[in-house]
Amino acid sequence: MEAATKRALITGVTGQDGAYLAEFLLDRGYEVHGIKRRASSFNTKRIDHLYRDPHDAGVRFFLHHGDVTDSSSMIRIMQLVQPDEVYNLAAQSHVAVSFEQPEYTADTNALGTLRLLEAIRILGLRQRTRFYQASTSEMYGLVQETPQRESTPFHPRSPYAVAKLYAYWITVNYRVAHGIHASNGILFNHESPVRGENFVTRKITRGLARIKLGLQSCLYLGNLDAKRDWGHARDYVVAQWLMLQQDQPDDYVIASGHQYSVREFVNAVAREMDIRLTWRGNGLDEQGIDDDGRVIVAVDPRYFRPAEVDTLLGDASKAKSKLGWSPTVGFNELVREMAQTDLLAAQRDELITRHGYRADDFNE
Ligand code: NDP
Ligand code: GDR
Repeated sequence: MEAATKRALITGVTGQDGAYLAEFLLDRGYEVHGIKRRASSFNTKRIDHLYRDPHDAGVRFFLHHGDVTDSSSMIRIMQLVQPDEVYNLAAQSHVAVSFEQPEYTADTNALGTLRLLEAIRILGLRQRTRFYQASTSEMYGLVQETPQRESTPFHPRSPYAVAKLYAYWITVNYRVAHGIHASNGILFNHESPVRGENFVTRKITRGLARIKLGLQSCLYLGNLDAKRDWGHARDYVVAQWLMLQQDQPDDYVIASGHQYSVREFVNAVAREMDIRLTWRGNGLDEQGIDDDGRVIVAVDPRYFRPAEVDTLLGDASKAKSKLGWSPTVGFNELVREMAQTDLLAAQRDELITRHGYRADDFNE
């Protein structure tokens, strides 16, 4: 089948990866269908630039209301769309929140995956529909080997990771038991200017930008010693697509192969924003001080997790050799893009506030 006629279905299309993936697939000539949840306020900010009036000729991007906790909506949409490729990106994706909502997290992240695979099976789509599962480095948890590769044993440390481990194995099981072309991407952390504002990288770029513009006085963080392997979401969605273009389904680690601590991320952003920062104290008392002696970064134990994943570092050699994938955006470039975008947003908010308006009134 020609790429131009391919039809993709993306769950989680309103999220960070969903937005980058939808754009990538549309650029490749796909017809793209996304599933969005009903919400009391607009939740399509990341994909509004892709949306066209359905009355226009040649529209290739469609949205459907649905929820992966609701089997009937999954079956209905799958039947309507008859996709060639399904990308299951929908998840309660915040690790800390999963300790507060473990049951909902399991329903969405674990059973949601099962519901989609069952829809493919029940509707007789298994010869036609290829399936991508958004698996995660969080499954390694308490790491057994460094760097982590496809063969590294899993040891999940949160309800989020336990649910994702179920999703990983049910994807493998439907591949083996039912012959579905189903693949897991074991993706390490990937970020971007549209990363959710409560993940640590975006919280830092947004927080320091607002501090620089006088809109906020201090950025409160949790464990500064946690180490992560951070890449750019734009690169990582390409790997998701490549997995579904292979003759055989398989599982792949996707990572940058470089590791930095949260503290190093703060330092890199401060450098990029021309903020001079010195650290004093340690543990609960650690503080980042600016040139005027003000505390602009401080530890708040509220952000500590009941069980932490201290260190993650991936080895993506298999993806490199079999998919021909490697990342194009390095750590400094990622930091720069995120920092510059949040500085612009903070400048805009400062201007609005200075003229006596509320920034929220101007947010689309
Ligand atoms: P986001 O949190 O930005 O997006 C999650 C998406 O899932 C949103 O569109 C959200 O909708 C949707 N969603 C949540 N719950 C449901 C539900 N019950 N039914 C339907 N849709 C739902 O995550 P990312 O884009 O960063 O990540 C994409 C996927 O990849 C997730 O599964 C995540 O766990 C996984 N992952 C992410 C990594 C990363 O570093 N970003 C690394 C490894 C894996 P809404 O907008 O309405 O909230
Ligand atoms: P993570 O990302 O848990 O790795 O999951 P997050 O950015 O939330 O945390 C990374 C590390 O930073 C530490 N941290 C803080 N985290 C947040 N959110 N807020 C803070 O204030 C803070 N201070 C320190 C955390 O403890 C942690 O060690 C992300 C998600 O995208 C998952 O969906 C995905 O599966 C994994 O990445 C790979």
